[in-house]
Amino acid sequence: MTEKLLLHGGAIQQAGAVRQKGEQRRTASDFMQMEQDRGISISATSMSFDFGPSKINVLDTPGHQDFSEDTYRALAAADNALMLVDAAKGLEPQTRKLFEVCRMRGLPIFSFCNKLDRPALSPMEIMDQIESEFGLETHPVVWPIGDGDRFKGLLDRVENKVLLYEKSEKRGQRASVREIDFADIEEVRKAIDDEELFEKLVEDQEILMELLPPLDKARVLSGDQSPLFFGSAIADFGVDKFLDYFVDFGSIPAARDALVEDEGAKKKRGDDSEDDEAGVVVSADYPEFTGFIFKMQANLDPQHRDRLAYVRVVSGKYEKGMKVKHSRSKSSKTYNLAAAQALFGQNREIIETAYPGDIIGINNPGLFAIGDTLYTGPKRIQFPGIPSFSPEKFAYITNPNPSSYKSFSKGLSQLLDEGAIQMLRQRGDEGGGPIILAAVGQLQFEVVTARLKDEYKVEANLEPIAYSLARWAEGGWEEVDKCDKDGKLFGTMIVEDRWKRPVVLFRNDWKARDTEAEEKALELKPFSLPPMNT
Ligand SMILES: Nc1nc2c(ncn2[C@@H]2O[C@H](COP(=O)(O)OP(=O)(O)OP(=O)(O)O)[C@@H](O)[C@H]2O)c(=O)[nH]1
Ligand SMILES: [Mg+2]
Repeated sequence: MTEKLLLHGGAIQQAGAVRQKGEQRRTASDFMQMEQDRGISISATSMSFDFGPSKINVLDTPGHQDFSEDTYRALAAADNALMLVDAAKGLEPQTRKLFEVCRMRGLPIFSFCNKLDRPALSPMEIMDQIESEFGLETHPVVWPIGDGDRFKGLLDRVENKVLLYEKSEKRGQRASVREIDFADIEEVRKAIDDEELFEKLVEDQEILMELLPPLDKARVLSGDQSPLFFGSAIADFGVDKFLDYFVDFGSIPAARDALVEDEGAKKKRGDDSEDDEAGVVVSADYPEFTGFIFKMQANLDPQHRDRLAYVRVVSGKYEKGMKVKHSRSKSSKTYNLAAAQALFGQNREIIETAYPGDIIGINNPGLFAIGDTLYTGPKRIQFPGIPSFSPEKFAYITNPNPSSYKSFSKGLSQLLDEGAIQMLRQRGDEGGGPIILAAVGQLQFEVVTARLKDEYKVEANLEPIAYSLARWAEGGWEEVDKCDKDGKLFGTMIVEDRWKRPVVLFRNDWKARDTEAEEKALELKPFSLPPMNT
Protein backbone atom coordinates (compact mmCIF):
# COMPACT_ATOMS: atom_id res chain seq x y z
CA MET A 1 0.00 0.00 0.00
CA THR A 2 2.78 2.38 0.92
CA GLU A 3 4.53 1.73 -2.37
CA LYS A 4 1.31 2.52 -4.26
CA LEU A 5 0.73 5.72 -2.29
CA LEU A 6 4.24 6.82 -3.21
CA LEU A 7 3.62 5.88 -6.83
CA HIS A 8 0.45 8.01 -6.94
CA GLY A 9 2.29 10.86 -5.31
CA GLY A 10 4.95 10.67 -8.02
CA ALA A 11 7.59 10.02 -5.36
CA ILE A 12 8.73 6.77 -7.00
CA GLN A 13 8.50 5.58 -10.61
CA GLN A 14 7.88 1.94 -9.93
CA ALA A 15 6.27 0.28 -6.94
CA GLY A 16 8.35 -2.53 -5.44
CA ALA A 17 7.36 -5.48 -3.32
CA VAL A 18 9.70 -7.30 -0.98
CA ARG A 19 8.53 -10.69 -2.25
CA GLN A 20 9.62 -10.01 -5.82
CA LYS A 21 12.95 -10.58 -7.48
CA GLY A 22 15.76 -8.24 -8.44
CA GLU A 23 15.07 -4.54 -8.85
CA GLN A 24 11.35 -5.00 -8.24
CA ARG A 25 12.21 -6.20 -4.79
CA ARG A 26 13.31 -2.76 -3.75
CA THR A 27 10.74 -1.02 -1.62
CA ALA A 28 11.08 2.43 -0.14
CA SER A 29 9.82 1.45 3.28
CA ASP A 30 11.11 -2.08 4.01
CA PHE A 31 14.82 -1.59 3.42
CA MET A 32 16.42 -3.37 6.37
CA GLN A 33 18.08 -6.67 5.48
CA MET A 34 15.89 -8.63 7.84
CA GLU A 35 12.75 -6.97 6.46
CA GLN A 36 13.75 -8.05 2.97
CA ASP A 37 14.63 -11.56 4.07
CA ARG A 38 11.41 -12.16 5.93
CA GLY A 39 9.00 -10.01 3.96
CA ILE A 40 7.70 -8.23 7.04
CA SER A 41 8.11 -4.69 8.34
CA ILE A 42 10.17 -4.43 11.50
CA SER A 43 10.68 -0.75 11.96
CA ALA A 44 8.52 2.29 11.21
CA THR A 45 9.72 4.40 8.29
CA SER A 46 8.95 7.96 7.30
CA MET A 47 8.30 9.16 3.76
CA SER A 48 6.54 12.07 2.15
CA PHE A 49 5.13 13.14 -1.18
CA ASP A 50 3.14 15.94 -2.75
CA PHE A 51 -0.41 15.28 -3.77
CA GLY A 52 -2.08 18.21 -5.54
CA PRO A 53 -1.73 21.20 -3.23
CA SER A 54 -1.16 18.94 -0.21
CA LYS A 55 1.93 17.39 1.21
CA ILE A 56 1.37 13.97 2.73
CA ASN A 57 3.76 12.50 5.27
CA VAL A 58 3.51 8.73 5.60
CA LEU A 59 4.71 6.72 8.56
CA ASP A 60 4.66 3.07 7.57
CA THR A 61 4.47 0.97 10.71
CA PRO A 62 5.01 -2.75 11.30
CA GLY A 63 1.91 -4.84 11.91
CA HIS A 64 3.51 -7.73 13.84
CA GLN A 65 2.66 -7.49 17.53
CA ASP A 66 6.27 -8.01 18.62
CA PHE A 67 7.01 -4.59 17.11
CA SER A 68 3.97 -2.83 18.43
CA GLU A 69 6.05 -0.52 20.58
CA ASP A 70 7.65 1.00 17.49
CA THR A 71 4.21 1.39 15.93
CA TYR A 72 2.88 2.95 19.10
CA ARG A 73 5.60 5.61 19.02
CA ALA A 74 4.98 6.37 15.36
CA LEU A 75 1.31 6.82 16.14
CA ALA A 76 2.27 9.51 18.64
CA ALA A 77 3.61 11.51 15.70
CA ALA A 78 0.63 10.89 13.40
CA ASP A 79 -2.50 12.95 12.86
CA ASN A 80 -4.49 10.24 11.08
CA ALA A 81 -4.34 6.47 10.88
CA LEU A 82 -5.03 4.18 7.96
CA MET A 83 -6.09 0.74 9.12
CA LEU A 84 -5.51 -1.99 6.53
CA VAL A 85 -7.81 -4.98 6.66
CA ASP A 86 -7.22 -8.18 4.71
CA ALA A 87 -10.50 -8.78 2.85
CA ALA A 88 -10.17 -12.57 3.11
CA LYS A 89 -9.09 -12.78 6.74
CA GLY A 90 -11.10 -9.92 8.18
CA LEU A 91 -9.83 -8.33 11.40
CA GLU A 92 -6.66 -9.85 12.79
CA PRO A 93 -5.77 -9.93 16.50
CA GLN A 94 -2.69 -7.71 16.18
CA THR A 95 -4.83 -4.93 14.72
CA ARG A 96 -6.79 -4.62 17.94
CA LYS A 97 -3.96 -3.31 20.12
CA LEU A 98 -3.01 -0.70 17.54
CA PHE A 99 -6.60 0.25 17.06
CA GLU A 100 -6.95 0.86 20.79
CA VAL A 101 -3.97 3.20 20.72
CA CYS A 102 -5.52 5.18 17.84
CA ARG A 103 -8.75 5.38 19.79
CA MET A 104 -7.01 6.54 22.93
CA ARG A 105 -5.37 9.34 20.99
CA GLY A 106 -8.64 10.24 19.27
CA LEU A 107 -7.08 9.91 15.81
CA PRO A 108 -9.28 9.94 12.74
CA ILE A 109 -9.17 6.39 11.40
CA PHE A 110 -9.47 5.55 7.73
CA SER A 111 -10.02 1.91 6.81
CA PHE A 112 -8.89 0.20 3.63
CA CYS A 113 -10.08 -3.28 2.94
CA ASN A 114 -7.32 -4.75 0.78
CA LYS A 115 -6.71 -7.79 -1.46
CA LEU A 116 -10.08 -7.72 -3.24
CA ASP A 117 -8.23 -9.38 -6.14
CA ARG A 118 -8.55 -12.56 -4.05
CA PRO A 119 -11.75 -14.26 -2.85
CA ALA A 120 -13.02 -12.03 -0.05
CA LEU A 121 -15.54 -11.84 2.77
CA SER A 122 -18.61 -9.86 1.80
CA PRO A 123 -18.18 -6.11 2.34
CA MET A 124 -21.19 -6.10 4.69
CA GLU A 125 -19.50 -8.73 6.83
CA ILE A 126 -16.32 -6.66 7.07
CA MET A 127 -18.31 -3.59 8.11
CA ASP A 128 -20.05 -5.73 10.73
CA GLN A 129 -16.77 -7.03 12.09
CA ILE A 130 -15.29 -3.56 12.48
CA GLU A 131 -18.47 -2.31 14.10
CA SER A 132 -19.00 -5.21 16.49
CA GLU A 133 -15.38 -5.96 17.44
CA PHE A 134 -14.02 -2.41 17.56
CA GLY A 135 -17.21 -0.47 18.15
CA LEU A 136 -16.26 1.72 15.21
CA GLU A 137 -18.87 2.90 12.74
CA THR A 138 -17.61 2.70 9.17
CA HIS A 139 -18.92 4.57 6.21
CA PRO A 140 -18.13 2.94 2.86
CA VAL A 141 -17.07 5.77 0.59
CA VAL A 142 -16.67 3.22 -2.20
CA TRP A 143 -18.27 -0.19 -2.64
CA PRO A 144 -16.64 -3.15 -4.37
CA ILE A 145 -18.10 -4.80 -7.45
CA GLY A 146 -17.19 -8.47 -7.10
CA ASP A 147 -14.01 -10.01 -5.70
CA GLY A 148 -11.26 -12.41 -6.76
CA ASP A 149 -11.26 -13.04 -10.51
CA ARG A 150 -14.60 -11.32 -10.76
CA PHE A 151 -13.39 -8.09 -9.15
CA LYS A 152 -14.53 -5.42 -11.64
CA GLY A 153 -14.11 -2.19 -9.81
CA LEU A 154 -15.80 0.15 -7.37
CA LEU A 155 -18.82 2.34 -6.98
CA ASP A 156 -17.78 5.76 -5.70
CA ARG A 157 -20.82 6.31 -3.47
CA VAL A 158 -20.14 9.98 -2.88
CA GLU A 159 -19.74 11.01 -6.50
CA ASN A 160 -22.12 8.31 -7.72
CA LYS A 161 -19.70 6.98 -10.30
CA VAL A 162 -18.71 3.48 -11.27
CA LEU A 163 -14.95 2.99 -11.64
CA LEU A 164 -13.76 0.12 -13.77
CA TYR A 165 -10.09 -0.62 -13.26
CA GLU A 166 -7.69 -2.21 -15.68
CA LYS A 167 -4.43 -3.56 -14.31
CA SER A 168 -1.27 -2.25 -15.89
CA GLU A 169 0.60 -4.68 -18.12
CA LYS A 170 3.83 -3.67 -16.46
CA ARG A 171 4.49 -4.54 -12.86
CA GLY A 172 4.50 -1.78 -10.28
CA GLN A 173 2.70 0.75 -12.46
CA ARG A 174 -0.62 2.53 -11.99
CA ALA A 175 -3.85 0.89 -13.09
CA SER A 176 -6.01 2.70 -15.64
CA VAL A 177 -9.58 3.52 -14.76
CA ARG A 178 -12.74 4.19 -16.73
CA GLU A 179 -15.52 6.20 -15.07
CA ILE A 180 -19.23 5.87 -15.77
CA ASP A 181 -22.05 7.81 -14.12
CA PHE A 182 -24.02 5.44 -11.94
CA ALA A 183 -27.16 7.18 -13.24
CA ASP A 184 -26.43 5.83 -16.74
CA ILE A 185 -27.65 2.53 -15.46
CA GLU A 186 -27.77 0.71 -18.81
CA GLU A 187 -24.23 1.79 -19.55
CA VAL A 188 -23.17 0.49 -16.13
CA ARG A 189 -24.92 -2.84 -16.71
CA LYS A 190 -23.13 -3.26 -20.03
CA ALA A 191 -19.75 -2.32 -18.65
CA ILE A 192 -19.94 -4.63 -15.64
CA ASP A 193 -20.97 -7.40 -17.99
CA ASP A 194 -22.08 -9.73 -15.19
CA GLU A 195 -25.78 -9.65 -14.42
CA GLU A 196 -25.43 -11.11 -10.93
CA LEU A 197 -22.82 -8.57 -9.86
CA PHE A 198 -24.74 -5.72 -11.42
CA GLU A 199 -27.94 -6.59 -9.57
CA LYS A 200 -26.06 -7.08 -6.32
CA LEU A 201 -24.50 -3.65 -6.69
CA VAL A 202 -27.83 -1.91 -7.27
CA GLU A 203 -29.38 -3.73 -4.35
CA ASP A 204 -26.46 -3.10 -1.97
CA GLN A 205 -26.41 0.58 -2.80
CA GLU A 206 -30.14 0.87 -2.04
CA ILE A 207 -29.69 -0.82 1.32
CA LEU A 208 -26.68 1.35 2.21
CA MET A 209 -28.50 4.55 1.25
CA GLU A 210 -31.36 3.59 3.49
CA LEU A 211 -29.41 2.31 6.48
CA LEU A 212 -26.32 4.43 6.87
CA PRO A 213 -25.98 7.75 8.61
CA PRO A 214 -24.34 10.28 6.25
CA LEU A 215 -20.59 10.73 5.95
CA ASP A 216 -19.80 13.50 8.42
CA LYS A 217 -16.43 15.25 8.44
CA ALA A 218 -16.72 16.32 12.07
CA ARG A 219 -17.34 12.73 13.13
CA VAL A 220 -14.46 11.49 10.98
CA LEU A 221 -12.14 14.00 12.65
CA SER A 222 -13.25 12.99 16.13
CA GLY A 223 -12.57 9.35 15.29
CA ASP A 224 -16.23 8.31 15.57
CA GLN A 225 -16.82 7.46 11.94
CA SER A 226 -14.28 5.73 9.73
CA PRO A 227 -14.38 6.27 5.96
CA LEU A 228 -14.09 2.79 4.50
CA PHE A 229 -12.40 1.96 1.20
CA PHE A 230 -12.08 -1.25 -0.76
CA GLY A 231 -9.54 -2.27 -3.34
CA SER A 232 -6.31 -4.01 -4.12
CA ALA A 233 -2.98 -2.40 -3.41
CA ILE A 234 -1.13 -4.89 -5.58
CA ALA A 235 -3.34 -4.26 -8.60
CA ASP A 236 -3.62 -0.54 -7.73
CA PHE A 237 -7.41 -0.63 -7.56
CA GLY A 238 -8.95 1.97 -5.28
CA VAL A 239 -5.72 3.54 -4.00
CA ASP A 240 -6.54 6.70 -5.98
CA LYS A 241 -9.91 7.02 -4.24
CA PHE A 242 -8.41 6.65 -0.80
CA LEU A 243 -5.97 9.48 -1.52
CA ASP A 244 -8.67 11.78 -2.92
CA TYR A 245 -10.87 11.41 0.12
CA PHE A 246 -8.03 11.37 2.60
CA VAL A 247 -7.01 14.83 1.46
CA ASP A 248 -10.60 16.07 1.95
CA PHE A 249 -11.44 14.32 5.19
CA GLY A 250 -8.14 13.83 7.01
CA SER A 251 -6.94 16.04 9.82
CA ILE A 252 -4.43 18.77 9.04
CA PRO A 253 -1.45 19.02 11.48
CA ALA A 254 -3.19 18.87 14.82
CA ALA A 255 -2.62 20.72 18.09
CA ARG A 256 -1.08 18.82 21.00
CA ASP A 257 -1.34 19.00 24.78
CA ALA A 258 1.75 20.34 26.47
CA LEU A 259 3.21 21.53 29.73
CA VAL A 260 4.16 25.17 29.29
CA GLU A 261 6.32 27.19 31.62
CA ASP A 262 6.93 30.87 31.09
CA GLU A 263 10.68 31.21 31.58
CA GLY A 264 10.65 34.81 30.33
CA ALA A 265 8.12 35.96 32.91
CA LYS A 266 9.94 34.07 35.64
CA LYS A 267 13.19 35.82 34.88
CA LYS A 268 11.46 39.20 35.04
CA ARG A 269 9.94 38.34 38.40
CA GLY A 270 13.29 37.00 39.48
CA ASP A 271 11.73 33.96 41.14
CA ASP A 272 12.16 30.28 40.70
CA SER A 273 8.68 29.00 41.41
CA GLU A 274 7.28 25.99 39.64
CA ASP A 275 4.40 27.43 37.69
CA ASP A 276 3.85 24.96 34.89
CA GLU A 277 0.62 25.51 33.08
CA ALA A 278 -0.73 22.07 32.44
CA GLY A 279 -3.34 21.21 29.85
CA VAL A 280 -2.27 23.92 27.43
CA VAL A 281 -2.38 23.01 23.77
CA VAL A 282 0.25 23.99 21.27
CA SER A 283 -1.32 24.34 17.85
CA ALA A 284 0.32 24.42 14.45
CA ASP A 285 0.04 28.22 14.31
CA TYR A 286 1.93 28.87 17.56
CA PRO A 287 4.71 31.02 16.09
CA GLU A 288 7.68 29.41 17.87
CA PHE A 289 9.21 26.14 16.68
CA THR A 290 8.22 23.09 18.69
CA GLY A 291 8.62 19.41 17.96
CA PHE A 292 9.16 16.12 19.73
CA ILE A 293 11.30 13.05 19.20
CA PHE A 294 9.34 9.87 18.64
CA LYS A 295 11.89 7.53 17.16
CA MET A 296 15.60 6.92 17.10
CA GLN A 297 17.52 4.91 14.56
CA ALA A 298 21.16 4.02 14.21
CA ASN A 299 22.74 3.20 10.85
CA LEU A 300 19.78 4.23 8.74
CA ASP A 301 22.36 4.31 6.05
CA PRO A 302 25.01 1.74 6.99
CA GLN A 303 27.64 3.83 5.17
CA HIS A 304 27.07 6.77 7.50
CA ARG A 305 26.92 5.02 10.85
CA ASP A 306 25.13 7.82 12.54
CA ARG A 307 22.33 8.05 15.01
CA LEU A 308 19.23 9.79 13.81
CA ALA A 309 16.39 11.18 15.91
CA TYR A 310 13.03 11.52 14.17
CA VAL A 311 11.32 14.79 15.10
CA ARG A 312 7.69 15.56 14.44
CA VAL A 313 7.31 19.31 13.92
CA VAL A 314 4.27 20.56 15.85
CA SER A 315 4.42 24.33 15.36
CA GLY A 316 6.45 27.15 13.84
CA LYS A 317 9.06 26.68 11.18
CA TYR A 318 12.32 24.81 11.17
CA GLU A 319 15.10 26.77 9.52
CA LYS A 320 18.51 25.39 8.81
CA GLY A 321 20.96 26.32 11.53
CA MET A 322 18.34 27.37 14.06
CA LYS A 323 19.04 27.04 17.78
CA VAL A 324 16.62 25.08 19.93
CA LYS A 325 16.26 24.23 23.58
CA HIS A 326 15.82 20.73 24.92
CA SER A 327 13.01 20.10 27.40
CA ARG A 328 14.75 17.48 29.50
CA SER A 329 17.83 19.65 30.16
CA LYS A 330 17.21 22.08 33.00
CA SER A 331 19.95 24.41 31.78
CA SER A 332 19.04 26.93 29.11
CA LYS A 333 21.73 25.66 26.79
CA THR A 334 20.75 25.67 23.13
CA TYR A 335 21.51 23.16 20.39
CA ASN A 336 22.25 24.04 16.85
CA LEU A 337 20.09 22.18 14.33
CA ALA A 338 22.55 22.54 11.52
CA ALA A 339 21.60 19.81 9.14
CA ALA A 340 18.12 18.45 9.65
CA GLN A 341 17.12 16.03 6.95
CA ALA A 342 13.97 15.11 5.11
CA LEU A 343 13.61 11.34 5.21
CA PHE A 344 12.49 9.01 2.52
CA GLY A 345 12.79 5.52 3.90
CA GLN A 346 16.52 4.94 3.88
CA ASN A 347 17.34 8.05 1.86
CA ARG A 348 17.63 11.52 3.23
CA GLU A 349 18.36 15.00 2.10
CA ILE A 350 19.44 18.10 3.99
CA ILE A 351 16.61 20.61 4.06
CA GLU A 352 16.36 24.37 4.53
CA THR A 353 12.89 24.51 6.09
CA ALA A 354 10.21 22.28 7.57
CA TYR A 355 6.68 22.96 8.74
CA PRO A 356 4.12 21.54 11.17
CA GLY A 357 3.26 17.97 10.24
CA ASP A 358 6.70 17.32 8.77
CA ILE A 359 9.01 14.64 10.09
CA ILE A 360 12.66 15.64 10.14
CA GLY A 361 15.73 13.65 11.01
CA ILE A 362 18.35 15.25 13.25
CA ASN A 363 21.66 13.93 14.36
CA ASN A 364 21.57 12.68 17.95
CA PRO A 365 24.77 13.50 19.79
CA GLY A 366 23.67 11.00 22.44
CA LEU A 367 21.70 13.52 24.44
CA PHE A 368 18.23 13.06 23.05
CA ALA A 369 15.76 10.38 24.03
CA ILE A 370 12.41 9.29 22.71
CA GLY A 371 9.71 11.63 24.01
CA ASP A 372 11.94 14.73 24.31
CA THR A 373 10.68 18.12 23.17
CA LEU A 374 12.75 20.67 21.20
CA TYR A 375 11.56 24.27 21.12
CA THR A 376 12.42 27.92 20.64
CA GLY A 377 11.09 30.99 22.42
CA PRO A 378 10.83 32.12 26.04
CA LYS A 379 8.28 29.50 27.06
CA ARG A 380 9.53 26.09 28.06
CA ILE A 381 7.42 23.52 26.24
CA GLN A 382 7.17 19.85 27.12
CA PHE A 383 4.92 17.54 25.15
CA PRO A 384 3.78 14.45 27.06
CA GLY A 385 6.45 11.72 27.13
CA ILE A 386 6.06 8.51 25.19
CA PRO A 387 6.12 5.65 27.71
CA SER A 388 7.81 2.40 26.77
CA PHE A 389 5.87 -0.81 26.78
CA SER A 390 6.47 -3.08 29.70
CA PRO A 391 8.88 -5.83 28.62
CA GLU A 392 7.70 -9.43 28.82
CA LYS A 393 10.74 -11.32 27.52
CA PHE A 394 14.18 -11.35 29.11
CA ALA A 395 17.50 -12.81 28.04
CA TYR A 396 21.18 -12.56 28.91
CA ILE A 397 23.23 -11.36 25.98
CA THR A 398 26.91 -12.22 25.77
CA ASN A 399 29.72 -11.68 23.34
CA PRO A 400 31.47 -14.94 22.40
CA ASN A 401 34.49 -13.14 20.88
CA PRO A 402 36.40 -11.06 23.42
CA SER A 403 38.42 -9.53 20.58
CA SER A 404 35.34 -7.75 19.22
CA TYR A 405 34.48 -6.25 22.58
CA LYS A 406 34.50 -2.66 21.30
CA SER A 407 32.18 -3.17 18.33
CA PHE A 408 29.93 -5.31 20.44
CA SER A 409 29.39 -2.71 23.13
CA LYS A 410 29.09 0.11 20.64
CA GLY A 411 26.49 -1.77 18.62
CA LEU A 412 24.54 -2.74 21.66
CA SER A 413 24.55 0.72 23.13
CA GLN A 414 23.34 2.29 19.88
CA LEU A 415 20.55 -0.23 19.51
CA LEU A 416 19.57 0.49 23.11
CA ASP A 417 19.44 4.22 22.36
CA GLU A 418 16.94 3.44 19.66
CA GLY A 419 14.68 1.95 22.26
CA ALA A 420 14.36 -1.09 20.00
CA ILE A 421 14.99 -3.02 23.16
CA GLN A 422 15.80 -2.22 26.79
CA MET A 423 18.79 -3.14 28.90
CA LEU A 424 18.91 -4.18 32.53
CA ARG A 425 21.91 -5.02 34.67
CA GLN A 426 22.74 -6.51 37.97
CA ARG A 427 22.69 -3.91 40.71
CA GLY A 428 25.78 -1.79 41.09
CA ASP A 429 27.28 -3.27 37.96
CA GLU A 430 29.68 -0.80 36.42
CA GLY A 431 29.98 -2.83 33.26
CA GLY A 432 31.54 -6.21 32.82
CA GLY A 433 28.65 -8.08 34.41
CA PRO A 434 26.03 -9.90 32.39
CA ILE A 435 23.67 -7.72 30.37
CA ILE A 436 19.98 -8.51 30.40
CA LEU A 437 17.95 -7.55 27.35
CA ALA A 438 14.28 -6.88 27.88
CA ALA A 439 11.78 -6.87 25.05
CA VAL A 440 8.06 -6.88 24.40
CA GLY A 441 8.25 -9.72 21.87
CA GLN A 442 10.62 -12.53 20.96
CA LEU A 443 11.25 -11.21 17.44
CA GLN A 444 12.88 -8.11 18.90
CA PHE A 445 15.72 -10.30 20.21
CA GLU A 446 16.20 -11.75 16.76
CA VAL A 447 16.34 -8.24 15.30
CA VAL A 448 19.06 -7.26 17.77
CA THR A 449 21.26 -10.26 16.95
CA ALA A 450 20.67 -9.86 13.21
CA ARG A 451 21.49 -6.16 13.31
CA LEU A 452 24.58 -6.68 15.47
CA LYS A 453 25.73 -9.07 12.80
CA ASP A 454 24.78 -6.95 9.75
CA GLU A 455 25.63 -3.52 11.01
CA TYR A 456 28.43 -4.14 13.52
CA LYS A 457 29.79 -7.48 12.27
CA VAL A 458 29.64 -9.13 15.67
CA GLU A 459 28.10 -12.34 16.95
CA ALA A 460 25.96 -12.47 20.06
CA ASN A 461 24.67 -15.26 22.25
CA LEU A 462 21.29 -15.06 23.90
CA GLU A 463 20.14 -17.09 26.84
CA PRO A 464 16.51 -16.66 27.87
CA ILE A 465 15.63 -15.99 31.50
CA ALA A 466 12.37 -17.29 32.88
CA TYR A 467 10.80 -14.03 34.02
CA SER A 468 7.80 -12.58 32.30
CA LEU A 469 7.15 -9.17 33.79
CA ALA A 470 9.10 -6.08 34.83
CA ARG A 471 8.02 -3.45 37.32
CA TRP A 472 9.88 -0.22 38.02
CA ALA A 473 10.03 0.46 41.76
CA GLU A 474 9.54 4.21 41.86
CA GLY A 475 9.70 4.06 45.65
CA GLY A 476 13.49 3.75 45.25
CA TRP A 477 16.27 1.46 46.39
CA GLU A 478 15.67 1.96 50.09
CA GLU A 479 12.15 0.55 49.86
CA VAL A 480 13.32 -2.29 47.63
CA ASP A 481 15.98 -3.25 50.16
CA LYS A 482 13.52 -3.14 53.02
CA CYS A 483 11.07 -5.44 51.22
CA ASP A 484 13.85 -7.73 50.11
CA LYS A 485 15.17 -8.11 53.66
CA ASP A 486 11.68 -9.01 54.85
CA GLY A 487 11.53 -11.74 52.21
CA LYS A 488 8.71 -9.98 50.36
CA LEU A 489 10.49 -10.20 47.03
CA PHE A 490 11.19 -13.89 47.18
CA GLY A 491 11.23 -15.49 43.73
CA THR A 492 11.81 -12.20 41.94
CA MET A 493 14.98 -10.81 40.41
CA ILE A 494 16.10 -7.32 41.37
CA VAL A 495 18.00 -5.46 38.70
CA GLU A 496 18.62 -1.86 37.61
CA ASP A 497 17.83 0.00 34.41
CA ARG A 498 20.30 2.13 32.46
CA TRP A 499 19.67 5.04 34.82
CA LYS A 500 20.39 2.78 37.81
CA ARG A 501 16.78 2.76 38.92
CA PRO A 502 15.43 -0.37 40.62
CA VAL A 503 13.44 -2.82 38.51
CA VAL A 504 11.87 -6.01 39.83
CA LEU A 505 11.37 -8.99 37.51
CA PHE A 506 8.49 -11.33 38.23
CA ARG A 507 7.79 -14.83 37.03
CA ASN A 508 4.09 -14.34 36.69
CA ASP A 509 1.28 -11.87 36.71
CA TRP A 510 -0.31 -12.79 40.01
CA LYS A 511 2.92 -12.43 41.98
CA ALA A 512 3.41 -8.99 40.44
CA ARG A 513 -0.13 -7.92 41.22
CA ASP A 514 0.12 -9.31 44.72
CA THR A 515 3.32 -7.42 45.44
CA GLU A 516 1.91 -4.25 43.88
CA ALA A 517 -1.08 -4.40 46.21
CA GLU A 518 0.79 -5.48 49.38
CA GLU A 519 3.91 -3.35 49.11
CA LYS A 520 2.55 0.08 48.28
CA ALA A 521 5.77 1.82 49.29
CA LEU A 522 7.56 0.21 46.33
CA GLU A 523 5.31 2.12 43.94
CA LEU A 524 5.61 -0.53 41.26
CA LYS A 525 4.96 0.76 37.74
CA PRO A 526 4.90 -1.16 34.44
CA PHE A 527 7.19 1.36 32.70
CA SER A 528 9.18 4.48 33.35
CA LEU A 529 10.03 7.64 31.44
CA PRO A 530 13.65 8.78 31.08
CA PRO A 531 14.64 10.95 34.07
CA MET A 532 14.81 14.75 33.86
CA ASN A 533 18.01 16.67 33.42
CA THR A 534 20.33 14.03 32.07
N1 LIG B 1 -3.35 -10.62 -3.46
C1 LIG B 1 -2.90 -9.51 -2.92
N2 LIG B 1 -1.83 -9.56 -2.11
C2 LIG B 1 -1.39 -8.40 -1.56
C3 LIG B 1 -2.04 -7.15 -1.82
N3 LIG B 1 -1.39 -6.20 -1.13
C4 LIG B 1 -0.38 -6.81 -0.47
N4 LIG B 1 -0.38 -8.13 -0.73
C5 LIG B 1 0.56 -9.15 -0.22
O1 LIG B 1 0.45 -9.23 1.19
C6 LIG B 1 1.72 -9.51 1.79
C7 LIG B 1 2.03 -8.50 2.86
O2 LIG B 1 2.22 -7.25 2.27
P1 LIG B 1 2.99 -6.08 2.99
O3 LIG B 1 2.90 -4.87 2.12
O4 LIG B 1 4.34 -6.51 3.44
O5 LIG B 1 2.03 -5.90 4.25
P2 LIG B 1 2.27 -5.03 5.55
O6 LIG B 1 0.94 -4.68 6.10
O7 LIG B 1 3.21 -3.93 5.29
O8 LIG B 1 2.94 -6.10 6.53
P3 LIG B 1 3.86 -5.79 7.84
O9 LIG B 1 4.33 -4.40 7.71
O10 LIG B 1 4.94 -6.81 7.82
O11 LIG B 1 2.97 -5.98 9.00
C8 LIG B 1 2.72 -9.50 0.65
O12 LIG B 1 2.96 -10.82 0.27
C9 LIG B 1 2.00 -8.75 -0.46
O13 LIG B 1 2.40 -9.14 -1.73
C10 LIG B 1 -3.17 -7.15 -2.69
O14 LIG B 1 -3.79 -6.14 -2.98
N5 LIG B 1 -3.55 -8.36 -3.20
MG1 LIG C 1 4.87 -3.26 6.10
